[in-house]
Amino acid sequence: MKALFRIAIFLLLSLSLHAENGHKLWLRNTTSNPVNVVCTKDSPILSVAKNELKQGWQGESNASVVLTIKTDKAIVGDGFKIVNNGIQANTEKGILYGVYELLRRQQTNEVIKEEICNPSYQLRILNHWDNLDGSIERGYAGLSIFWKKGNDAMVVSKNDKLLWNEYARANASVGINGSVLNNVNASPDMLRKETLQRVKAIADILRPYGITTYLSVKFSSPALIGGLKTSDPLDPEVIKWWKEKTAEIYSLIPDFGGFLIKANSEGQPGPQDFGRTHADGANMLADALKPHGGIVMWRAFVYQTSGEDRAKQAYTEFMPFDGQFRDNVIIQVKNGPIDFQPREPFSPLFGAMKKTPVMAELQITQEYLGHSVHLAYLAPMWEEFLQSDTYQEGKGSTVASCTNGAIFKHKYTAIAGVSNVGLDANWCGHLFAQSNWYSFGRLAWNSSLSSEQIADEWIKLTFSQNTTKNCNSIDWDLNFLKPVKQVMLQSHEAIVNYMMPLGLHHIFAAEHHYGPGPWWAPKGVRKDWTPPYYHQADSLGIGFDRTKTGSNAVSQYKEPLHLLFEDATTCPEAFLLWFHHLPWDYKMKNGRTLWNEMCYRYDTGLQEVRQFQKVWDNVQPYIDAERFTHVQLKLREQSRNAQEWKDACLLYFQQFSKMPIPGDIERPLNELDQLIEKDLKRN
Ligand code: GCV
Repeated sequence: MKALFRIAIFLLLSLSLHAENGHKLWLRNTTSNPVNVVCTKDSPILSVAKNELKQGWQGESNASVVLTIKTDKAIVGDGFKIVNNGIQANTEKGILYGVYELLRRQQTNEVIKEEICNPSYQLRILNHWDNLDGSIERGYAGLSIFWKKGNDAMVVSKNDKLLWNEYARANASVGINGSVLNNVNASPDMLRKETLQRVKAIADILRPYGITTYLSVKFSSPALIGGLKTSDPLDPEVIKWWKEKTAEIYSLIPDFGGFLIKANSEGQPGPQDFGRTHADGANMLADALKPHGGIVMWRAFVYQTSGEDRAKQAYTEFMPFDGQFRDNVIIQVKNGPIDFQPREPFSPLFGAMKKTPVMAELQITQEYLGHSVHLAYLAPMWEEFLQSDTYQEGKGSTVASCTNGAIFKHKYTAIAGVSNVGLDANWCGHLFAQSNWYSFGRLAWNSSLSSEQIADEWIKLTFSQNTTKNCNSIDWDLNFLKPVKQVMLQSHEAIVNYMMPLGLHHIFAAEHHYGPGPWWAPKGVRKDWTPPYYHQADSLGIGFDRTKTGSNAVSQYKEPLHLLFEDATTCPEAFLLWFHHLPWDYKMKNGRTLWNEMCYRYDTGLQEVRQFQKVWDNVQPYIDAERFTHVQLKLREQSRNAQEWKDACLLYFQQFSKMPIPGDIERPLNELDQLIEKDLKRN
């Protein structure tokens, strides 16, 4: 019996050793050649760099790689230079990023030549919406890697350290250099002594990977945990409390990065509760952080029940304060004016705030893009956003150049991504969601990279062809890399098609932001949280009129965009129903009616996912069974969901259009009342 038991344990162990659960992310080189690393200095960051070279060197055996820290004006910040025998940089972090770049190029067979690589943004930060009880707001990959509930919530285990180390390494490998460890809907307990001890433990692990630690803070903390009567930012006791709390944090974490704040937004407290302004609140915190070198990232995600179009409100509220913030305040703005919808035009604040640094907040976690069930490669959406021309300082004033220091010279440049990382073995819930973590880092480092190049890199690193037996590289490129890359590049547009084509937005059922719910408008719920507010469908047509006959949100865009968006005939079709309410029989550029075009778009989205399923089944011989099945099952679920999206939206809107679904597309399979019923049950 004992012997049998031992054999069973052995078999289980060897199976788990070979399990390919995706935990290794894009960092999976298994063999390396011997290398001689020459570096006269030593430090924790340099040790990581040296070890990475030793573990991952794919170049000539016994080559000498020289790591040199030497000032060179052409190298900016933590940039680096690839030289013929190694890496040169101004800083230790520069060496680390150079090493990762060198290894990446070796693994992906890219050219290695003398070249300077400077980061687009100085601060490349992940925002974790992790709560102290271990749950994650809008997280779809398990519980938090940082926080947990229970009596041992603050105990730092060996496993914690191991995981934080792996997390830090993954970030550093793509150039991410900051982490905000907790939810912007912050608990005041975040600033208690015992919590800060755990923050210190995390910061100590992240530091050797060049990652700075930041925290989200609750504006009313002085009253909630400090015993003060108020949290008024102009009150001397409140100012003192924040100064002392900040000093306490720096005594534990000398290189602490600063605070992220959600204030006067969705019920969170803020300076307006005391008759003060965003500038009063942000500047008070900035003054507390300034002596220590810290920053404030003050979010512009604000919308009140004022009745003003939600899409206009952040601009209306923040523009009057342009130039009134301290130089260590950065205004953090979501990419679009509403809220991470499958597609939005860029927020008009980009480029418009000229005297204040503005950073973009992207959402890596797929709150509105099928959670971790749908395959959604997000780099094309971010590329579209970063390359959007704001025209604020003439043609070519892209969002990227308005935020990365190319046009406006401020002390800081930064970009943030809301993380999709959790305790799931594969970190992100969906194997392909890892590509979004990877892409965020790559674009934050180099905002002009193409989504195609990033997809190419990620596939090569994640599904290394070496693991595929009996397969040469031409075969692998043609039959695996090419079709999988095509799926990735098409995936975001497919989702837009089957969820919200032509500029439709926020037509999700309820609060989960997952399935369709154009009907969803329960009594008592804020109107601007319900889909009918956004789609405005009626017998006359569909879409939100944001022209001068409507909310006039178009006026917040600089010419020529203002006029371009104002006129339905020049407005890009991708944003047509974002800016216009149009009749069902409105003639599209291709001659179809608006209703017919909507039908074709919904159907195209669905057919695209069906095609992704076929592509994936065909690549089975090139991938291990575990990752293959994982994605296959997810795609199956995505297809069922896409069918529901198409059926729900077409059958619901048809009640208003009263027009037939074109005869050449597949008929709906679901009944509208059953879909509504299912949705009600889920809630
Ligand atoms: C963290 C949306 C999300 C909320 C999120 C909020 C924000 O409303 O649904 O979960 O809260 O944005 O970005 O603050």
